[in-house]
Amino acid sequence: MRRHRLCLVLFSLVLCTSMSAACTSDAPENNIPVDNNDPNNDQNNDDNNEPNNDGNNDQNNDLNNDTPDMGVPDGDDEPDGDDEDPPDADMEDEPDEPEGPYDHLDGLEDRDLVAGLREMVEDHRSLTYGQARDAMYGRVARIDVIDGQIECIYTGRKVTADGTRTPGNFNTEHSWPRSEGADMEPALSDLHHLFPSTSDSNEVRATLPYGDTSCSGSSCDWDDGGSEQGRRQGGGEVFEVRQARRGDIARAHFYFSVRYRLSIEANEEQTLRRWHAQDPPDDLERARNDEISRFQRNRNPFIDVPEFVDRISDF
Ligand SMILES: [Ca+2]
Repeated sequence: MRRHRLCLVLFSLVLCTSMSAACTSDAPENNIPVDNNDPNNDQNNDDNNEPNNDGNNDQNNDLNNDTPDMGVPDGDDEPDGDDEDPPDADMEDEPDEPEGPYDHLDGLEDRDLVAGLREMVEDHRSLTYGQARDAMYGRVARIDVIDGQIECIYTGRKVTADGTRTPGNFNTEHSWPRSEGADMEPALSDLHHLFPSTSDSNEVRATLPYGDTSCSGSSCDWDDGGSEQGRRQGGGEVFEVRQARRGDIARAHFYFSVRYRLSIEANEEQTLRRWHAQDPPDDLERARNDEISRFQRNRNPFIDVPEFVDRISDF
């Protein structure tokens, strides 16, 4: 058996040697791409297609021909690193969290906070007084028209908007009195302190400071819809704003004080701080702030961040 098997092996060897071409063609190595049999050839061939092999001529070739060696990295390609900047920039943009508009004021108080807020609100886009009233009551822009109605800041009375600047018996209240710093532009037409009011309540308030009256309802010199005019405890005449809108008035005053560098008298400020706490911003007030910012490109920060009031000890 052994001799027989050995003969068979020898026979196979002889047969295979005589047919070497057929034997090697079946070898698995022949599946490897031809290029790899001679790795230097292609590079040399590519280079040989060019007039010279030095870098300078590569550059000339790139400049003069429309078929540069795209896939071959060389020193000349390095300046193309500029092309990689945009993806890098994008990568840097992506992780950036959106910065809140007031983030840079974190930790600031009193004068520093006032200065930071003033920087944000001053230099707003000033409207004319006519434009301001059109923005409030106009047919197109309607900051203060809700469901076709305009509501008095003081009395809560309503009138149907008619597109005029003095709808019904309404006119425009300067909550910071004109004679005390709001008679010139841009303060005159600054929407953040303008409110619709009945002409009656507007006249009664006149230039009175805001404050809590010692009277109540009909015992006051005047009252309508929860607002009152009378004497404050142990003091002079004041105008008390109804519960639902007293915070709006307080925040308008804080804004005006910061924006126009005007101080608020101590008694009045004390009242306004209380009103601010009693009537925090609601959706309507925030929506009004949004609307106003569309027109004059600044916001009332005390509506956005009510806590700012507590970080300012004296307006
Ligand atoms: Ca309110």
